[in-house]
Amino acid sequence: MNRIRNIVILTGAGVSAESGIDTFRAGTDGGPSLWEQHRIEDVATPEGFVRDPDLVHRFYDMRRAAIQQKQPNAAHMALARLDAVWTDNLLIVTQNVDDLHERAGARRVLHMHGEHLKAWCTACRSRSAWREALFGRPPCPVCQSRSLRPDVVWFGEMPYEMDRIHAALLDADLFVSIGTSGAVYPAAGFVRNARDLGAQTLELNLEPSQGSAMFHETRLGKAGDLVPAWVAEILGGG
Ligand code: BJW
Repeated sequence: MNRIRNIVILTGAGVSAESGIDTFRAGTDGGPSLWEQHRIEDVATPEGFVRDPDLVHRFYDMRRAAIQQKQPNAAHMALARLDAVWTDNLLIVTQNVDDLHERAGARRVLHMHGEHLKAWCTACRSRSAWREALFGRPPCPVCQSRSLRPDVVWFGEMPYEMDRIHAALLDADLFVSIGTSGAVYPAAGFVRNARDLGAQTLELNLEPSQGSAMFHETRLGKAGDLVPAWVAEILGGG
């Protein structure tokens, strides 16, 4: 294999599962996934928000409060270590809206599906740091309008920073997908993009994802075990 310089890492809900944050579809230790408890159309579409904003605010207020009680796990810590020492290009593209990569110390993180700890004002289009509930319609800190919504990307909306992601994929020597089911596009298509552009592709997941066949290599297990081992391997050159 040619020397690896540029790395793109895609993370999904599975990377935060061992921190106690529910995944969307499957694969947690026991409890029901988020989409087994809530209908996607009700809580993760712009149409659902227009229909019943109280329901959507309650869903996100609960999850925003919960993530603030959670801690990064060994997978987040290992990726932060890699980010700290990797001198060539590295981008952690996360589909997760929690802040556990950052709290582990990672800096080169891109939240393609938004962030729980930000609110987006649909009146003035500003984005503000946000930790509290939105249910009571607090005023926007910038324009005072009571038009804040969670700063997350719902189905039918365009994920953030797609140009930057595609630029990183164009240069990638290695694409690594961690803890994602490969059920949601465009993220599910990144492995094909990266592979077509010449990158090596590696999947680390509890079970084969929907796009598993596209990867050069798949390793099955918990992110908290697999990711530290892979980081040690790549930093050791092995
Ligand atoms: C572990 C583990 C452990 C567990 N260790 N592993 C038909 C075909 C193709 C595309 C479409 C289509 N119809 C519609 C679309 C597009 C649509 C889409 O993909 N739909 C699919 C359902 C088919 N996509 C969109 O709409 C996107 N936008 C878009 O395409 O824009 C283009 C456009 C827009 C407008 C006009 C024209 C074009 C937007 C998608 C937004 C997704 N948003 C969500 C919610 C975010 C906010 C929130 O958190 O509530 O993002 S949905 C949800 O799914 C969330 C996640 O980021 C995303 C992915 O989930 P993820 O991370 O993969 O989690 P899981 O639970 O699915 O998987 C966890 C995995 O971890 C499992 O594999 C476990 O095994 C594993 N695991 N424990 C390791 N310990």
